[in-house]
Amino acid sequence: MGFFSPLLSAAVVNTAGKHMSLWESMQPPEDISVNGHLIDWLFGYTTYMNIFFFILVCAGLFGFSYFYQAKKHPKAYYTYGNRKIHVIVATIIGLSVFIGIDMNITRMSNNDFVGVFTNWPKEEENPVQIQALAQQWAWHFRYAGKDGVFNTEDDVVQLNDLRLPIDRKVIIQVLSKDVIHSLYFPNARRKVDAIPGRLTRVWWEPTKAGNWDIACAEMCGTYHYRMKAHLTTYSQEDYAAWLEEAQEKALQENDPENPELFWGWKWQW
Ligand SMILES: [Cu+2]
Repeated sequence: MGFFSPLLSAAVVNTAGKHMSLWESMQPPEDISVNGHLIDWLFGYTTYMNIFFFILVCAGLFGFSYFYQAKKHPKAYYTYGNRKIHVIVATIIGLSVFIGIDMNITRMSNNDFVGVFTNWPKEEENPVQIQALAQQWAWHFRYAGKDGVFNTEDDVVQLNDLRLPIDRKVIIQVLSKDVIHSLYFPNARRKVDAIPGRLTRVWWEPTKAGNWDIACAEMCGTYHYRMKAHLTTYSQEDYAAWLEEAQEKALQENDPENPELFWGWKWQW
């Protein structure tokens, strides 16, 4: 969300080897989700309301300083701000900030949380189901294989590599092996803590195919900064093709009869 001086946008910053203007670097990552705009709206609303009240306060501060300067009012006049009009004005400003910003943000975010983000996809909706395991410092993603049952031989297990179809809900159950991590999809504005011994979950729906980042959003140790995974979003057909192939590969890799796996030899002394 960039709201600040476009004048500065000529300055060039280098982010991950990609040249972008300061203005561009201040924008949020591309939203590729059905509900990400709800979060963006909250950020925008908070920022614009704060800018509005900031300008109002500055106008008062500088305006009154000008109108009541020593040249115009050489004799100091003391007031304690306890006249009725003072109390009324202070109360109105205070309440309008509290109700207009704080209570409004609380209301909107609560509506989003209850109505959308915790409105979990039902089994009938056939969401993509993923189990995610966090550990210092990697993400494991597990898909049930053809049998549709988790934790069996035909599961597809991915390291730092999550693939999802677009236009279909995904629900991810999350667990941690060691410390608290946080599964973060910047492009979906979604994030959930990974906690040892406690299942958490998050759902969202991708809308655009491409390559995106997954990050850990909870300081989890020395290499927290590089606890990064890749998200690939596919069209439904491409996803089906990928899954089919991955499932077959998983079966082969877990098959004790598969001679391809046992390419080793007897140790030669
Ligand atoms: Cu982490």
